[in-house]
Amino acid sequence: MNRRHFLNRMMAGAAVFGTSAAFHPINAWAQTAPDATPPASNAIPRPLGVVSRTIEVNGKAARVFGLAQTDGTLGLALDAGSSFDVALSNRIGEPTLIHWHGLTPPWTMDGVPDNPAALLGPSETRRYTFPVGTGGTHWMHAHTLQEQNLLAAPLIVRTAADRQRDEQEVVILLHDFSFTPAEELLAKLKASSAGAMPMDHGAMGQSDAMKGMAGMMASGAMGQMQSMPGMAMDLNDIDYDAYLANDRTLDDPEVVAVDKGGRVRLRIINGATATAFTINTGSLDGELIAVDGQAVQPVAGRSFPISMGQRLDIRLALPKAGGSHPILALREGGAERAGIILASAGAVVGKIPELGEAKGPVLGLGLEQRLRAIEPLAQRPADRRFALTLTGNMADYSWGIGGGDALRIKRGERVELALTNMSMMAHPMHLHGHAFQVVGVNGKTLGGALRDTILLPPMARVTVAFDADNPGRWPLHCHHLYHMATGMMTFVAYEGVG
Ligand SMILES: [Cu+2]
Repeated sequence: MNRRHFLNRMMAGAAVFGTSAAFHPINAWAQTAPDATPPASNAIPRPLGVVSRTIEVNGKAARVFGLAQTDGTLGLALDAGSSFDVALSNRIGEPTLIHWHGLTPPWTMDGVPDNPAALLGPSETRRYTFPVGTGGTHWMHAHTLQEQNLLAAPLIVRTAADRQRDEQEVVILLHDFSFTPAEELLAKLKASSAGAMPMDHGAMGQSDAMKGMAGMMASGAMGQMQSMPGMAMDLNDIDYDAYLANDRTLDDPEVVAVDKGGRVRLRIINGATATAFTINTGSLDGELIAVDGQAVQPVAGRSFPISMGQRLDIRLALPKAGGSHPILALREGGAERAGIILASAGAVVGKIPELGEAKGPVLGLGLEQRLRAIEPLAQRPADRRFALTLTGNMADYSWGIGGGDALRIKRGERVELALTNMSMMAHPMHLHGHAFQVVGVNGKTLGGALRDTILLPPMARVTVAFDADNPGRWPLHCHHLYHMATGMMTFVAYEGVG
């Protein structure tokens, strides 16, 4: 399937220009027409196909997966408060399943293989029906190694207020791309760990680092850990062949037509499997208004971190004079970049080198600690607390969640998860089926953002709280695909379920 429609194309008046016709005849991710959602119908589910398609990466054809509506539009744009009613068809000739990341379906429709629903067989179609819920920037992806091969798409939920606002939505889905299959990437990670443990993964082996940690923890000096000589953290496990924004490299980026003096709402999704980014809005002042689809008190800035699985909604006011404005995603700890370009009529769109002059920033919790939820959880004490430790064993590239074996909760409880990262890699931790509030960072209490994926930098401690209002057996895992695949996943199970 060469025809690729991202949601962007459907923006009123947002024609796209200046793209390579061979592989991008129509460039539009499911980017939001005001009337994109057909009238609710109890009888007719919206068809959504798991498909194979060809894109161009670094001048070479790449066979990848996708999630497409019948007209070719990639992804879904739905109305808040409506019914999610989708007939998901497997057209890739191998078993798969799709998780609706950010929505809160009943757990039987959550899309994690065998939890409890089985994989969708080749040519099988399965219907998913549940309330869409409130508005937000979400996404959908395979909860399997197929995610690496771009089996992901935007899942945008718009409120009535969103639709009425005089504001252009621009969806950006980020990816890391490799011509090497995910199974091989995983095998290489395991092989290189087994062979050269201390050298391949930072200046110290994990176990040495862990011993050092224990003392530091005891002395309460955790905050200094990352600056200690010899305690180098590992930023990236995999060097990818390309970093993509809406399937494209900066060599041939998406150019989105915008109005001079117009307002834009970026809906940015980090769909990369093993790469964190920092979003850079260049000369434009941004206003962060939501994380993981949940509104926050606006935070002004031009630089915003986004780890795997996370989303950022950033509002921009474009200059009246018009112009061309790159929105870039800087790879953490690397000079590689991805991005799109916002361009008003007549603007000269210059070439943006794929390699920046400096490495992308290392992600921390600075911004996280400044975020405040617009609608925080009600004040109440926790009924149940779990202390979990994130661990890694570089000798065989395996990862784990200590204390995560028996997370049993009851409906109606306020639950707190206190997460401590005792490894030298960062872990974006995702809980399915709920939004949690960030209530503590490195020992400091706060009324932080509601979200569903929280970054745990090396040696960091974060506490999140949520209300147990969606019975099921819910995955809690790292959104680094290869950490999840090698053990960093557990389940929060309601009593009487699963
Ligand atoms: Cu991880």
